[in-house]
Amino acid sequence: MEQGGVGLSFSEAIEQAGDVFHRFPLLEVRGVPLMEPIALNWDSVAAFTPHPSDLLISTYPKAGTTWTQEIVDLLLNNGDADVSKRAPITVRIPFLEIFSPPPIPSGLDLLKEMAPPRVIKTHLPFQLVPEGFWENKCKVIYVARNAKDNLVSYYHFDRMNLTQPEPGPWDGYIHKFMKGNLGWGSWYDHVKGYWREREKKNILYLFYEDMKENPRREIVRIMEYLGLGLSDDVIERVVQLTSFKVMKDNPMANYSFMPKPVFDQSISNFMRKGEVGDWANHFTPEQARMFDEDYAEQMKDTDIPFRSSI
Ligand code: PPS
Repeated sequence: MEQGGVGLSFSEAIEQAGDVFHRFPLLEVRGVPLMEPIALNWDSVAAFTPHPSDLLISTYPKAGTTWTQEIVDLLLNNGDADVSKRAPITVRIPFLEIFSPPPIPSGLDLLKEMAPPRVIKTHLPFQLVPEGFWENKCKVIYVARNAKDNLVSYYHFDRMNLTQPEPGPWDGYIHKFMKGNLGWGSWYDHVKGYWREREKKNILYLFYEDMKENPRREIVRIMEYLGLGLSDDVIERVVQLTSFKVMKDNPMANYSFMPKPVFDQSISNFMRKGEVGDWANHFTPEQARMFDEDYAEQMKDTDIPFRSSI
């Protein structure tokens, strides 16, 4: 396994952490529920100062983060598959706010070891992003996914991610999502927060559904935002290497490097389905009606063009 950048390899660190993993409760930071280890270390996350050349990839959990990380890493490395397989995605693109039991390096530990320009992942809602990103005018890519598919994906993730609170039964989970009682808080506030600021802050706001509909088109948008001019061949390679099928089989992208006490992929795969519209296999007509009614209320003050089918 590749080095984690702080002495131990990532897998060694996880092994040494032993059986300290459990389903952490959520604690609020400025009204946003976060996993306990993040909330307890909040001051150091808030104090993080990026370099102006750093790039932030931000999402509500399960909106297409890993897909976008892989696309960006490949674009920055000229579509070279070997370079993008140099280390697990969590090491190549550290997760800003994540804290795990020692000796597993935190996102901040990994970032300290890397020279800018760095690519950084976050799930923080707009108002919790460390001020330095805006002061230094860092580029930010935001990816949003339609609420119902996002919810379904998060539900299955919470079943297999043994460090997040128990999802409980499906019907109750829908209500937790609607109330924002999940890690990183309200999906509604999250997508609206970045949407409101996207022009002022030069945020590239992408949609998972657009990426599914026409991956090449969206990859070119990302490439242009990054100021790169890659050949058609390289772009085509990035399209191929970031398809669901290829990423599902890529051990550096499919989270198979995460041991079972953290992600139990026998319960549900990290790369689960990767589709638009899977919500229809989960919601009863009554649940969909109730959800849509609440959605209309929560989203009435915005015009974000979400699509729950393509
Ligand atoms: S996380 O844990 O928040 O970082 O998860 P995230 O990467 O945001 O979301 C995981 C979902 O994205 C799907 N995925 C993809 N879909 C299409 N194409 C590609 N290449 C791809 N890579 C990841 C993944 O399957 C999860 O969605 P679901 O619906 O659960 O399958």
